[in-house]
Amino acid sequence: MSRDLAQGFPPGFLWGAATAAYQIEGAAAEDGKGPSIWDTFCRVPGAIATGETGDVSCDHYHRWREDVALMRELGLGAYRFSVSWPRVLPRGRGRVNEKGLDFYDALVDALLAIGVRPFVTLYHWDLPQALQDRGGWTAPDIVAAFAEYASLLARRLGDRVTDWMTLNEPEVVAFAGHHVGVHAPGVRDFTTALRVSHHLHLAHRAGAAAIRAARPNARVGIALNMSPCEPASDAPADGAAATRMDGYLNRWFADPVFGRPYPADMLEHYATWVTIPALELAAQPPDFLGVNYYSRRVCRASGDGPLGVTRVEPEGSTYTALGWEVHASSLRDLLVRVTRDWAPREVIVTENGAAYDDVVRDDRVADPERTSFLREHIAAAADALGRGVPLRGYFVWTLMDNFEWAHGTSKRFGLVHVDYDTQRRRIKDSGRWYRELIAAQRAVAV
Ligand code: IFM
Repeated sequence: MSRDLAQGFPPGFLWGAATAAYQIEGAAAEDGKGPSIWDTFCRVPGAIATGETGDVSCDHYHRWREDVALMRELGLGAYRFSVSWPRVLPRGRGRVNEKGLDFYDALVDALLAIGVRPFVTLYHWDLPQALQDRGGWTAPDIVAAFAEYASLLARRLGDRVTDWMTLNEPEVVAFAGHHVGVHAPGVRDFTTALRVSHHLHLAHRAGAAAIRAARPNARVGIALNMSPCEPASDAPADGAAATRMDGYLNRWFADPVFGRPYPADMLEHYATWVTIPALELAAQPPDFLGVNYYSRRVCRASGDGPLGVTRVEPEGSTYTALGWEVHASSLRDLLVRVTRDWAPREVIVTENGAAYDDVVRDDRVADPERTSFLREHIAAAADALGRGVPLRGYFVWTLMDNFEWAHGTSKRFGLVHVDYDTQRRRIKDSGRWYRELIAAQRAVAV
């Protein structure tokens, strides 16, 4: 079974797993780390469903050697992790925390020693609180601060790290953090969110330039959360709603990343709230586009929210523990569309995975739903490769169960189960399946 699937992938295809600093590291105030906006947000009553913080989470800051050993056991070829900005620059700019840099230094060395290629994300949502106090992503000088941070990391790790992502999911940063307010910093204002999205674009460009200036051989990408947006019916209004959702989620972020202007239809739509300044068109395209895919969006026109779109959950589908529809063929469609519309040099699925209510029984975690989710989505990725998509890698979200933002640790996405009382790790059945697939692909692709 794994062998058939494995045959769909060429030699050198990268199999990985992804994590993010705030979700796994813990050690929130250790060794000179400064506070982040998530340290603050978790303390707002009601912000986190379980009332938890990421103070300890998976305690990866202390247990990283064990976690690297797990990667080896799984046979991963690549590992995507993020750097905690306030761990290396406690106040966001200025004084460097050498102990923080030492942590990532040692991690990179350990990965390379076992043949795992590091993919580093610079910003996976844990902004230094000191920068938030000066306006965070709403303040124009965040762009220079991000470029300084990017340069610091590229100079320190770039002799061993080649693959960089500036930002993870800027749409979530802008809108979950500044419009819906369910993520840090918990702002609820659409105009602010639009301004933030502009600063994120500027920061991506400045950060990419800083990495390239420090390390001319670096490969620089970004991880965008993308989904096919489909109308719920043949009604023209639903078609227009799907186009707006696509503009908001996909085109608003991908167009400028590939050096194009903001999409004209969305500039016009957003003009009710704010006029977004034009971006210069000369930006260098990314060396790879990271695509984070979880589900499609089926759209119905409504009076809801600034977009006038309601998301419909189709009947008869299956859903994950987060209520997200499982729809694997949409991953293929998305990859094909991304290739057609933006012509990236390379595409990498930088996140794909599912939350289920896993339990430990007889020292084992049987998670057949996650295994089928992965099998179906990896088959969709193979299908996309067959249709000419320059797909180079696939990263499961996530290596191990962790702090799932506003859901705390209640939602488990990992290939590895974490018992938060004991910090014991157990490879789930899905992790064993992934290991077999990786081994089978390496055996056939010679
Ligand atoms: O856990 C998150 C991750 O941090 C970003 N992408 C989506 C995942 C699942 O919600």
